Amino acid sequence: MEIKKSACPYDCPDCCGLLVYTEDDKVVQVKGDPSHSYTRGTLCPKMAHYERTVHAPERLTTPLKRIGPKGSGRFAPISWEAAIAAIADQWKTIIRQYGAEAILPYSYAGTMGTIQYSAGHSFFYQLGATSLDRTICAPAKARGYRDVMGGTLPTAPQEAGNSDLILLWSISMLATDIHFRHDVDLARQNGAQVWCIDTYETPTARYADHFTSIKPGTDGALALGIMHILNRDDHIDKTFIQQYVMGWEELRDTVLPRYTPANVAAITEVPADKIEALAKAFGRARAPFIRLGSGQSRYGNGAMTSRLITCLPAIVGAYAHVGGGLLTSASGSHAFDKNIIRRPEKEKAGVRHINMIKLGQVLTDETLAPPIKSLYVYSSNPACTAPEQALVAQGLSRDDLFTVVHERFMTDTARYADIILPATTSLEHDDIYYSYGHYTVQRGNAAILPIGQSKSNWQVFSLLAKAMNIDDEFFQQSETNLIEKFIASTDTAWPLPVDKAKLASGETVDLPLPENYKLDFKTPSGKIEIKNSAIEPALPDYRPPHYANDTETFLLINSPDPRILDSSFNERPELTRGHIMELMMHPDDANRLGLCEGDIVAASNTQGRAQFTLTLSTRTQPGRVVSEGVWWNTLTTTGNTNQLTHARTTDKDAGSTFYDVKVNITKLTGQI
Ligand SMILES: Nc1nc2c(c(=O)[nH]1)N[C@H]1C(S)=C(S)[C@@H](COP(=O)(O)OP(=O)(O)OC[C@H]3O[C@@H](n4cnc5c(=O)[nH]c(N)nc54)[C@H](O)[C@@H]3O)O[C@H]1N2
Ligand SMILES: Nc1nc2c(c(=O)[nH]1)N[C@H]1C(S)=C(S)[C@@H](COP(=O)(O)OP(=O)(O)OC[C@H]3O[C@@H](n4cnc5c(=O)[nH]c(N)nc54)[C@H](O)[C@@H]3O)O[C@H]1N2
Ligand code: SF4
Ligand SMILES: [Mo]
Repeated sequence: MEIKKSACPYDCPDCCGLLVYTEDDKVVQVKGDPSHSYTRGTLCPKMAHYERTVHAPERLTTPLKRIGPKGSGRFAPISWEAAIAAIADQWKTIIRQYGAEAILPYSYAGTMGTIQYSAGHSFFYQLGATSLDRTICAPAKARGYRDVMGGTLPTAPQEAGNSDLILLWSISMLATDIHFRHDVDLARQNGAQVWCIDTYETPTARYADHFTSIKPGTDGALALGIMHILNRDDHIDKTFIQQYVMGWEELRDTVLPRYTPANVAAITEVPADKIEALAKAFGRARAPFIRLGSGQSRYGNGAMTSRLITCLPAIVGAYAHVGGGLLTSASGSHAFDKNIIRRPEKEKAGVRHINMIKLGQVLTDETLAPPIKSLYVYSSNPACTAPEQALVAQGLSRDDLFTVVHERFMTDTARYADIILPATTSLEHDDIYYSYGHYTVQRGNAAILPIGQSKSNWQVFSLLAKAMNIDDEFFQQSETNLIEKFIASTDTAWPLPVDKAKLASGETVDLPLPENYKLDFKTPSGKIEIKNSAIEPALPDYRPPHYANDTETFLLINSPDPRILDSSFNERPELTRGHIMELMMHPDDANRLGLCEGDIVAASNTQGRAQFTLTLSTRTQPGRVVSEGVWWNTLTTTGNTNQLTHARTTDKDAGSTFYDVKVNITKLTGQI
């Protein structure tokens, strides 16, 4: 038995350090690395048996070509040579007839590895294909933070261990950031209070000392209400504000007067006494720490909401105290110069950009010129995870759309492919990783040989570059060459020296943080910019979400399930067994509608319909129904919650609005 180190490749802030036990070129066990500063020896239930994903009998092992109707999932094996030749032939014909913009790449964070995530960027730039704006996750959250803090490094999560008040704000910590619990527990042992602010009572809410249940998409008003009370009760840090904050006085005098506890209660459905208690706790804390998740950002007002919450630590001077601050996304990605692989300079001037959220509209738009004639999907599963699912399926069903899917499993999207290419897992290819939840980086070399004939993203793009006559030595590099370049790039990309020898060896490396990083505000003014005159509006203020204009009855909360990660891990029967599409409703609503626990119901809106089994619980409020998890459509009766989600975008940076949804609920006697 050999033990090799690697990092978890999934789209999770924890980016755990893995100990991979191999025997005869098989992974027999995977454990959390005890020496990793964030993992501290434990893994989530999904990755504790990563070997079951790696060696799943359902792994795709050869290239396949479609032999049945689109979506039927009927395929026959072909060789790699034949598959690459077929793709190149089709693409050359399409380019001749429609131009290269008729080809659309579609990818996201199936792997977060620095190489494999970006492996296709430069290839598609050089081909001249339509460029994809990768906005499906939470760009509005990053934007809201940036509008106030510029490029300031977010507070490290381990600081929270020294905090006396932790706000878990729209983060499902026990599902999506489980290792942060170590730090929160530590603070608690020293007497810290933990508050959770969410739209329904999640396991994280139960874990917290106090839970604030808020109306979806209204957190911006809550942040303003807290600031109103802090100002009223003189709980602000005037010395800190004078030295480090821009625009507080204007916000205080022009915006805050409207956000009285009573007004905020009316907007947020948080009782006024709860708002008072939260503000009091925040104002009295020595070093409050806000861990801000992504939930609040997935609404039409998502950037503004995130911006308003980001203002809070400034007015109590949290950054001046050990343990205080705010973490949205850590900036570990800045450790490497990602342009080594992305090569943005290769993108052709004026090339068309398409927002990935609009995939369904784009594939079905008959007026689009040039039309999308070929879709190349890798590291993503849009038939399952993209909004407007019915439109996406309609687009993917087009007989004149040549679809290639590079995948590890027969996903909902792969079923629609003309050609499927088998992909390696992270334990079969080399990469280098950073985290967006803490400050570590790690190299992960392949621990075993590829399963079957699977290939990494980088290897496939190297083959495609050759087949498309892109004569560029860049694509002849190995992953090892690229890793060496990324390690070298830490010299210029990170503000302090990174231990390159340790990084090259495969050990986890903690990125050193400048001593005063919390007070080194990287904004044009050098201060925290509550007022930011470079943007519109210069002063932040609450704006309602999109759903304010929708007419359906219930707000649909759809949030993560701990068993799966987006649509990844649906391949693991032991994790998905027993899952049904459940919809949680408050008993008062059920009584009013004459519905009972276990009833089969349809949720519907202008987007479509989906079938659920009803559960009744006071964990949700009247008017809000909850569904957890993005399940493979093949594991549902009528499709998952994306039958109901919109492709409307956020106020800034065109992010997704998965949570900005209303639905009507009706009882079903038969199936839809
Ligand atoms: N197990 C598991 N882990 C995951 C994922 C998964 O699907 N499953 N997904 C991964 C990915 S891609 C991401 S981006 C991260 C996301 O992880 P998180 O940052 O935790 O963000 P979300 O999943 O968007 O939602 C977090 C919480 O916000 C709540 N919420 C929704 N709207 C609002 C609101 O308006 N106000 C407030 N206060 N709360 C709200 C939701 O109910 C949910 O409990 O997790 C990653 N990790
Ligand atoms: N209703 C609803 N929908 C959502 C969300 C929600 O909360 N609610 N969350 C949204 C969010 S935050 C996100 S980030 C998106 C994510 O959505 P997607 O980007 O579709 O992510 P996954 O569903 O995890 O699919 C990733 C796929 O990549 C494959 N993969 C893994 N590693 C590799 C590799 O090395 N190479 C290749 N070629 N493939 C690989 C996996 O097998 C998997 O099928 O989903 C969004 N969709
Ligand atoms: S999914 Fe997240 S918690 Fe689980 S092992 Fe990977 S990084 Fe750690
Ligand atoms: Mo995400």
